[in-house]
Amino acid sequence: LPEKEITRISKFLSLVLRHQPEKINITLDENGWTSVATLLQQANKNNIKLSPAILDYVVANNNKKRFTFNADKTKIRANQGHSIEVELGYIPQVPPAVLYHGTSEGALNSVLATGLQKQNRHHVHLSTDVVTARNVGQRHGKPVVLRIDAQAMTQNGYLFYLSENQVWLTDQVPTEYLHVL
Ligand code: HQG
Repeated sequence: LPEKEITRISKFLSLVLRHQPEKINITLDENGWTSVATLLQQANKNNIKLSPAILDYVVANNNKKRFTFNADKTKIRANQGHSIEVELGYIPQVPPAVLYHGTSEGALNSVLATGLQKQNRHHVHLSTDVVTARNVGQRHGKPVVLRIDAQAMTQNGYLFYLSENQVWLTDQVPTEYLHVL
């Protein structure tokens, strides 16, 4: 499958598995899972050509491993990034001492005034490296990378979670733990 087509299908899956399942008339259970059979059926009804083989391929080759099948492959869900209410069952984990977040120049003043907030998602998303953070920030404008003192946050009782696809998540990052790179 060409990279462009993988991206197009990934974006479609992100939309319906994280944000708007109602767009194609599917529902997610409380843990974010939906039936693969129904997803395939409804996608095709909505002119997104999806076969079991194509779905397998996209799940395996998606550049961020955004989606996971359950054990018998009858269900699928997004690993992170939801805006609708789902319980993914994350267990708190000790993060690396330092994490990074990419934001945009336009948001910087607000971020430095009120800290990182989760906005429409369930968590603030953080990465272990500067390059990833810069790419994430780039999506919103001229990127600015912030260093997060995750060790100090942990010492002060803030909890961190690691998504299936290795994105670090937390509820918020107060300003005292943020440093512009
Ligand atoms: C900013 C993608 C003003 C925050 C990426 C960000 C990531 C504030 C934006 C994942 C703020 C939210 C998440 C404050 C935070 N004032 N702006 N107080 N606090 N912001 O898209 O982190 O491709 O919800 O800096 O790779 O950009 O979807 O979060 O710019 O991992 O898998 O508000 O989404 O992954 O934007 O991206 P987003 P994000 P996927």
